Amino acid sequence: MAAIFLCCIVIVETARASDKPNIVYILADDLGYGDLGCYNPESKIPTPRLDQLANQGMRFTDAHSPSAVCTPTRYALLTGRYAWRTRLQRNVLGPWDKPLIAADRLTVGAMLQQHGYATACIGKWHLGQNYATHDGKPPVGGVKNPLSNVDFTKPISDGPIARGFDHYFGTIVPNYPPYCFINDDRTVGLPTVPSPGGLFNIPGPMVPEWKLEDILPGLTTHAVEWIEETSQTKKPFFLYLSLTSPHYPVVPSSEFVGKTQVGAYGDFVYQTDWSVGQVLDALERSGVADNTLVIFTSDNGAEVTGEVKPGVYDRVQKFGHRSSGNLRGAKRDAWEGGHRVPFMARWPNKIKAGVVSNETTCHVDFMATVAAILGHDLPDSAAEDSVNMLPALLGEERNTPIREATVHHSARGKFAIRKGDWVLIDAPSGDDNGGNGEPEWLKKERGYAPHSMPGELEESLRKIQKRWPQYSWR
Ligand SMILES: [Ca+2]
Repeated sequence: MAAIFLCCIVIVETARASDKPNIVYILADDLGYGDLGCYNPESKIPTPRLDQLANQGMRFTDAHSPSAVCTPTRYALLTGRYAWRTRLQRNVLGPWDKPLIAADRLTVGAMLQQHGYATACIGKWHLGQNYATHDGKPPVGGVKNPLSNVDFTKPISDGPIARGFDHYFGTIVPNYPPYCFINDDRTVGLPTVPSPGGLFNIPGPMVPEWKLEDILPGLTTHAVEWIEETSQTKKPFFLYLSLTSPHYPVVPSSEFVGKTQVGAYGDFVYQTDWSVGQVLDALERSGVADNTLVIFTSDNGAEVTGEVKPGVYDRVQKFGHRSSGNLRGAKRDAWEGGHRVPFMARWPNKIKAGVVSNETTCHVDFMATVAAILGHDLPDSAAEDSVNMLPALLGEERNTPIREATVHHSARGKFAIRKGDWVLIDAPSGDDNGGNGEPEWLKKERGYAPHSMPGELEESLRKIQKRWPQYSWR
């Protein structure tokens, strides 16, 4: 009798485990709202795999990255909490900065680990970690100290594998030192030579023979292998695939060079599409695609001319391609081009194919949505800005928006609040790119004019902050 009872428990547990969906969250870096064909019929860049993904699942038209730059978006995505509640009110972390996610903060990865998930972060981290140094002082680098004082023979602490991931592989930031892959908490090879300049515009230690062109293919191969291996274990899995493209350095592999009409940037986006296709194929081959929730999105809008040449506005003139689509603004800006991004979700077992949703969502919602999928009761100390988007994904009819309001966070710490058809930018302008920002010809084309009623805006702001203090950023 006892044996039969035990047997039943085992069967029930197995059934439950197989019900838990795998989750693959693919975050592109600086991909604009208008870069994909499924978002912009006039896009000049072929993106067949991502267009197909949209057709196989739900495509959101009003999805927002929590910030218009990397670090704060990534913080909010992994914790369900806006980054402006941390020490980071503006800008992003530097190459040697300490971790932004506190050790005792519940992350989406740690929550999934509690539910028996295998978890991996592959790609860009950009949330800080702690390095051991030869002199016991804080890590430093730069022109005067190109090899830094970091002791790379020692493990790196408080990085991804200390924040909810069983496994990490990637470049912490592709355009920051150390220039090498990191596997879990160790560099792959020792970065013993100084970076050569050129595309490496932040000097620092590099492993010999490091090639920027190898980063995206390296991440792709590792993700494919991890999916294939983890699928064999029958454990549910969570892969956070944080791609380094099409962010600077724009370095398409030779087989993609010249394949689009939008220069190196277009070729790199095309390669990004190919990389996503490899991951989707791995899910298919492993027989897990039907019960895997795949989300594809971007961490902020498209880059202006600067490190990336030509940038978003110059590509309009040179190639007739609009990376921001018809939105105003680009990466960094509080305007929509800074943070309204492509967002697709595919889960064949649960999400209807070919559906377009106009629900407003933000990447900060990921954690509450995953908690809802698992029936996980989030404590008050976790994911305080995260809203469960499962009703939208499941196509439930609603009369009211799921999100009450959404806070936007620009590169230099300008804030905006969005509610329904209204957005209030708490600054004289949504621009955060200065001289590299919106060009005069575009202002003229669109008929943009300076706002003439700042007093009225200020009044609205006070009213909002009084009524909804939880959204107050000052
Ligand atoms: Ca970015």
